[in-house]
Amino acid sequence: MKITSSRFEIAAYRSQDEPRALGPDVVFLGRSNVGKSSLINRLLGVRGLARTSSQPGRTQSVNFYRVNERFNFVDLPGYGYAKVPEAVRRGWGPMVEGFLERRRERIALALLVVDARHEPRELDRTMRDWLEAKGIPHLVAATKADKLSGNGRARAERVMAEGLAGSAVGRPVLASAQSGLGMGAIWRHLDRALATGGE
Ligand SMILES: Nc1nc2c(ncn2[C@@H]2O[C@H](COP(=O)(O)OP(=O)(O)O)[C@@H](O)[C@H]2O)c(=O)[nH]1
Ligand SMILES: [Mg+2]
Repeated sequence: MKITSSRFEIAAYRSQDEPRALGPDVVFLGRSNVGKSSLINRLLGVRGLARTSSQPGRTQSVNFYRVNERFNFVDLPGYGYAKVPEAVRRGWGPMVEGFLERRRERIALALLVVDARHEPRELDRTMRDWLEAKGIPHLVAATKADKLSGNGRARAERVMAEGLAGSAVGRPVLASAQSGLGMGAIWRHLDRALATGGE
């Protein structure tokens, strides 16, 4: 797909703040600091559009980006960061699950973003289970693959396929926001999902 425009729309802290713009959502889910925002920037080819940070656990908002005035990229708050305040952590589950529940019908594809260097965690599997339970199409993107050797990448592909197997729309894609690895493969899935899925 050719990206003709992409812009930050809103950081929603409550469901009432979510934009009313029509069109399908592509949602990005994953642990804090795993590279969700960097992946969004790389996929859209705009440096600095989504704020990235080396300090995890900062964003507890749902950030909307409008792409080609037709669909939305949605950066969901990350999970699994131990140092976030308890109150924030308790709010995360209902916030994200509520979002997935509310917009289930219009989600064309959920990208479950994991770190290619690590085995999938319990929370990653929980997310995969939520997506499956709600019937939301999803794909695993194992990012930061630039930090692995060729052998490490081959191994990571196997580990992800085994650890997060399920009803994903395709095999886990090894990706890197730094090198651009995997962007073509992810876009192929997005093109297909956006042509058929969502509203
Ligand atoms: N080497 C490398 N670093 C990355 C990659 N993606 C993200 N990072 C770094 O990981 C940190 C967290 O990235 P960010 O996109 O903010 O993660 P988020 O919390 O999931 O949105 C930042 O310091 C990024 O520069 C990648 O593909 N390769
Ligand atoms: Mg982020």
